[in-house]
Amino acid sequence: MRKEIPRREVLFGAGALALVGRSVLAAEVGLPFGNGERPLVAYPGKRPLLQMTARPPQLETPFSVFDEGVITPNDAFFVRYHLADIPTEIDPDTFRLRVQGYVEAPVSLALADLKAMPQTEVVAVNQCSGNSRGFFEPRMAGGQLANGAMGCARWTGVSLKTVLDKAGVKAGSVQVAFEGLDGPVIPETPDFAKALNIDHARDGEVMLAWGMNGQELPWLNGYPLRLVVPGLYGTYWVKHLNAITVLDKPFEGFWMKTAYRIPDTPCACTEPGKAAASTVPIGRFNVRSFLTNLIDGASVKAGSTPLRGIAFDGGSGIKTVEVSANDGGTWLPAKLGQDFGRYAFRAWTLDVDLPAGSHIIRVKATANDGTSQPMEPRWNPAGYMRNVVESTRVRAA
Ligand SMILES: Nc1nc2c(c(=O)[nH]1)N[C@H]1C(S)=C(S)[C@@H](COP(=O)(O)O)O[C@H]1N2
Ligand SMILES: [Mo]
Repeated sequence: MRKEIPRREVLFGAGALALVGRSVLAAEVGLPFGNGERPLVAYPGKRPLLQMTARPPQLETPFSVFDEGVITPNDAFFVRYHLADIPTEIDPDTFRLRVQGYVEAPVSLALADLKAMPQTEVVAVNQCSGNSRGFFEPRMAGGQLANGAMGCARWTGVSLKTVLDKAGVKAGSVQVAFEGLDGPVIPETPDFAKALNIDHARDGEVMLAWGMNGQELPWLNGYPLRLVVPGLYGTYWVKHLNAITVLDKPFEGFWMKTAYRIPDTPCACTEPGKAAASTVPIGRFNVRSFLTNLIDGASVKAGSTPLRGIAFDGGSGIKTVEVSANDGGTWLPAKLGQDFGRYAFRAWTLDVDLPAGSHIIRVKATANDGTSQPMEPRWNPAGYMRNVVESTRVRAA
């Protein structure tokens, strides 16, 4: 039986069907940077989210969701697409994943074939490279995101290694490329495809997921199958995945060779406003932490104030979270919450004393690999990998 994205309203764009049924709420949210007004729009399978673009749908999670727990609900999970031609109809019975290229025997696998293989699970954060881009100064081109282009889910599927072994990777393979069902509206636009090195692809952790938080993948998060690359930026997490190609030379596609690259410097940064001398493909998340129960500009009752939030990194796990109630003058260790694994959000809590007056609260995480967050933002031309120690201004009275 064919499955369609439910539509309440069909929009026609220039030349092509612009797909998705959605309902626009009267409400609008103002993100704290210039041109930060975002309509709240409810797409199929989603609660009202902050709409950055409609075609393709690009939706940000309202930040308050991160205060509700370390698992981001499916209907609140952010949505990112590059190309306007996203699939609107998929038949789960005839859907096939092709595994091809430099393999002993190409295979075409049905969802049922994949689900019959040994199942794996991981709790992992998916974060867009450009999460928080809107806060950079000077500003740069690209989606002007606040902090809602991230989420943490329990992903269920089969390890990529198991699937590659079915086809038999040939000796001398160097990379594996991944493509989904979406495509460009005009042929001049490069199709979205990403690649991983062969050893990474076969590490047993990279996963083909059909399940998210115990349910099938939401349509807009890649139904019926997506790549999950724990610890790496979302750009590698190819949605609606239907083709895996093993390569005996490095993949040369636009989305690896030209886009999603960071300065090849230890900080992955440049002098603000300056281009990088050389670049490399973006890789793992750097370490980040957030205060989730108080927003910037909040008022609280003077005295003991409970603070809570989340932290994560690219897979070494969170070692400590420290909180400063005096803009970085002194720091107090927070208590870490339940450990859902080294790729998950880690909750933290701490009570701080806030006497009457104005305070700047700062939160800083240190990962098990020893890395921590910078006190000043690290700028780069694409606005990727922001991980400055966050500041939240609070008034106690
Ligand atoms: N097929 C396909 N997969 C894709 C993309 C895309 O444009 N097409 N965008 C990638 C990017 S840049 C991100 S950040 C993640 C976002 O995942 P989500 O939409 O499920 O939150 O999907 C990735 N996978
Ligand atoms: Mo992204």
